[in-house]
Amino acid sequence: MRGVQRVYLNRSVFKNYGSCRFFSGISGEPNGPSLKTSIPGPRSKQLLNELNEIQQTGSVQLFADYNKSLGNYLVDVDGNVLLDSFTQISSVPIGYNHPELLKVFEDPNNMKALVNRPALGVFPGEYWPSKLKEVLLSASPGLPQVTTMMCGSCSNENAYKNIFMRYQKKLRGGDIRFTQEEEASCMMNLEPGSPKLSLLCFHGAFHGRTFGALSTTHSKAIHKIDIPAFDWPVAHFPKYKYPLEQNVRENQAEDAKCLAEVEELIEKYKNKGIPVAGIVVEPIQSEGGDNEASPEFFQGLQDISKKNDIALLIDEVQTGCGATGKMWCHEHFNLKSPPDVVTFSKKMLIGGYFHTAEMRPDQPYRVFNTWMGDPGKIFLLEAVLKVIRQNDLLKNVEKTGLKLKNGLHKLEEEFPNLINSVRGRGTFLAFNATSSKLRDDILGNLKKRGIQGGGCGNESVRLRPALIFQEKHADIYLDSLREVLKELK
Ligand code: PSZ
Repeated sequence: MRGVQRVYLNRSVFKNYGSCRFFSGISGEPNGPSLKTSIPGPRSKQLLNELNEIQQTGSVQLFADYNKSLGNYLVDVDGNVLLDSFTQISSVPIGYNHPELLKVFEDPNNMKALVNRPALGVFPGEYWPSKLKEVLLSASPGLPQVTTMMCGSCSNENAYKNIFMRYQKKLRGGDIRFTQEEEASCMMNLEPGSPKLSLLCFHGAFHGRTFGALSTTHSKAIHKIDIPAFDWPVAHFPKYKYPLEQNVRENQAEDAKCLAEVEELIEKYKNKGIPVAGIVVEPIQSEGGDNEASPEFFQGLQDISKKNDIALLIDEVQTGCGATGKMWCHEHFNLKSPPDVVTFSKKMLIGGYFHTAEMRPDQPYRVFNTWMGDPGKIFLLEAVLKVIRQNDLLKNVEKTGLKLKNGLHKLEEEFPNLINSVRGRGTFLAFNATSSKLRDDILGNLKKRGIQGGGCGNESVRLRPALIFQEKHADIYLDSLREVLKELK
């Protein structure tokens, strides 16, 4: 294992390229958005009625035509062509119907891995160890181990278990045996087998909707109401004043206040008999409103976790896979060492987490489920990472992101009564409207101009384009937003 650790500990793969040819776009992509009907159009409405007979459909915006969608453009069943700045809640890495992705299952071996979906924890295919190493670990942020899972929630949920197991093993002085009392009591959900432990998380956080993950989610009440939850500590995530350059001192004080609260809560929960086994945090709080925090804040969190000998989990489910201009957003933070756990899903296509060797359970079946991911997704991810490297898409993100952010800054100067607080990294950007209603109107009117956007928090608009979003797409987005803001002035 040490060998594996050494081989993959350097974060070279996404840093040392740069000689690749610059990305020139997706051939055949539409030149711009075009609308035939209002959205949802008649065919979408018909399908919505049909679906509504059997499901709650309040969240459905439109039905898409995934045959016709291409690159940065999402085409709906009424023939409307939308420039997609939201990408299935930040989950389409290199656009729709990318030719390299369509090719993946032309390979009969890949097709058979898709058709014969294994229970990966028991009967993995011959290809599995090399795919994990060559695909997933090649993108690891310096962590030597990887566990695959089905989705973001399920990745966090299982990573939390690794954190608790590590904590208990430490209490046992490294002994990997359990007592009879532990074995009997856990079967009744009682101590000491089911210990009282906690994870520290943040107000505004989103880590998923499964039970453990939901206890660490604090973005909106509607996600949590009626569901039993753990008594776990919740600290305040920094809330910065914008523009950042003009509020350096206030924002530093905000970091210090939030870090002090983290330390107080760790102490408080220790005294309460529910000690904190780990800290769980997003590098940019996404669903909660695109709240960002400084590298110093995250360095401080890592120092606190090391000081208390607890784990630091960075949830990169939404921020991971390049959208901030680095493969992993926390690479912007200059941490002294990699976090103990980094979870991923969305643009990575397969869910899972990278972790230290220390986080690895000693016994089998402690972190396990039937599928444990899906090999089909790792074949797609292999193609995605190849395209990112060959087309230098992180550079593309940086370039497009700069154009978008500068454009948004200009718009907040032009329309200070409507929007403010432009923020983010790469193309992972957001701004605030001055009210929730205005935010919703901005998104609604953007859609009338053929831009699929997304909101987050109470009054934020977020940008989550694919990594292939270019300056020409940024121009369309910014021009449309300017027109919308003029209409709403
Ligand atoms: O409403 C929802 O359930 C949504 S909307 C966007 C998400 C969930 N994001 C998922 C997410 C995330 O952004 C972070 C930072 N961590 C975990 C998750 C959960 O991922 P999934 O949805 O795959 O379970």
